[in-house]
Amino acid sequence: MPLIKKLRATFFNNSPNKEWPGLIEAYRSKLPVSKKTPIITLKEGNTPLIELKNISNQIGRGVKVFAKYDGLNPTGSFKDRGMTMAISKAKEKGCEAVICASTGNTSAAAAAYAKKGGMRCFVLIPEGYVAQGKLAQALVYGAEVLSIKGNFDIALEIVQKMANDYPLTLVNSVNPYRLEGQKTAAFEIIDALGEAPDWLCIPMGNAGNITAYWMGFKEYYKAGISKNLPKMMGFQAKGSAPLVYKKTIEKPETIATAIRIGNPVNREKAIKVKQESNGQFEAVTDSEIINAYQLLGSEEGIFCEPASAASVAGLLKNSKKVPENTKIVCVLTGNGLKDPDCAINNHKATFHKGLEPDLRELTKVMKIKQI
Ligand code: AN7
Repeated sequence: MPLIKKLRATFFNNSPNKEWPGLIEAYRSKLPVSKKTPIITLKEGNTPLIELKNISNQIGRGVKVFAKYDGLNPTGSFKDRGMTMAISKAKEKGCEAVICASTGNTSAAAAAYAKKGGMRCFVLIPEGYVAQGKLAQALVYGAEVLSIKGNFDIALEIVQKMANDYPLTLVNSVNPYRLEGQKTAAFEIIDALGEAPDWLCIPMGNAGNITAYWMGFKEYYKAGISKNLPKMMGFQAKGSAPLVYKKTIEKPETIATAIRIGNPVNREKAIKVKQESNGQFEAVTDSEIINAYQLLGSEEGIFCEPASAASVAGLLKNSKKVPENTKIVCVLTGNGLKDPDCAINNHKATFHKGLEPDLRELTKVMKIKQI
C-alpha cells in the first residue's frame, strides 16, 4: 500500500471523527433487520457515558457513578433508539401512518423518524402536561397532534384500540421493535466499561426502557461479552408509582411529566426484570427529583429533564446501601432543554434582574473587588 494511503487508513481508523452509522448498522447482527429493511436513521445512539465525579465523591467508599446521557440523541431522548427500529420495520411492511400516545418524548421521536420515512404520524397527548420543548418538536417535525382532556393512560388505551381497527402502526413500547432498539444502550455501556455495572439506576414510566436494558445486558452476558449482570434499580415519582405500590394509580401526579403514568403497559415484564436481577423498585419525591436535577446541572455540567433525574435521586436515597468499590450507571433518559419551565421555576442560581448597564453598579452586585 502506498504510504499516503497507509497513513490515511491509520488516521481514519484512529480518528475520533470516524462517522457513527446509527445504532442499527452498529449492532446489525443483534437486531431483527435484514437486507430488505429500509434503515431510517438520524444517527442515534453512541451517547456518552460520563463519570459523575462530584456525586461519586459524595458517596465515597470507592464507588464510581456514571451517567448514560441519552438526552444527547437526535431528538433529545432515549426514544430515538427504539424509534429507528420501529419506524424502519413499519416502513419495511409498507405502513403509511403511525400513531402513539405520549407524555412528550415518544411523540417527538415518532414524528421525526416517521416523517423522515415519508409516513404520517399521529400523536395523542395529555393536554397541559407535555413539556414545551417536546410539544415544539412534535409540531416542527410535522406530527398531527391530538391533544386530549385526559391523561397518558387514557390516551394509550385509545391508540391501542385505533391501531387494531385502522391502518395505523402503533409505536408505543408495546411495539416489540422499540425494545429491540432500546436494548442497544446496554450494549454501549458494556462496550464502554468492558463489563456490566453493578447497579443500573433508571427512571420508570411505562417500564419499556428497564425491560429493554435488561434484554441487552442478558444478551451480552449469554454471548460471553460480559461476565456479570447488574442489579436493576427502577425509580418512579412518588405520585405516579404503580410499580412501587403494586397498583394502578388513577390520577398520577408529578413534576416529572414524562413519567406521569399510572398504568404501565410493561408491568409484568418489569416485575420479571426486578426478580431476575435481584433488583429493587422505589419511589422518589418531586423534591428529591429536583434536588438531583439541580445537582447534576450545577456540579456535573449535565442538564437533564426532571424524569431523568429520578435515577440519580434514587441512587442518592440508597447511597449508604451501595457496596464498596462498585460501578453504578444512572440512565439520564432526556435532555433538560425539553422542559425549560421546570428549569426556570426551580433553579437555585444567582439571577439579578433589571440591572442598569453600569460597570460600577454591576461589579457591586457581583461583590467583586478591583485588582
Ligand atoms: C425522559 O414519551 O412514556 O419506563 O410517552 O420520556 O420506558 O416508559 C416517556 C417516558 C423516562 C420512562 N424518562 O420510560 C412518552 C413516555 C423520560 C421519558 C421515561 C420516559 P419508560
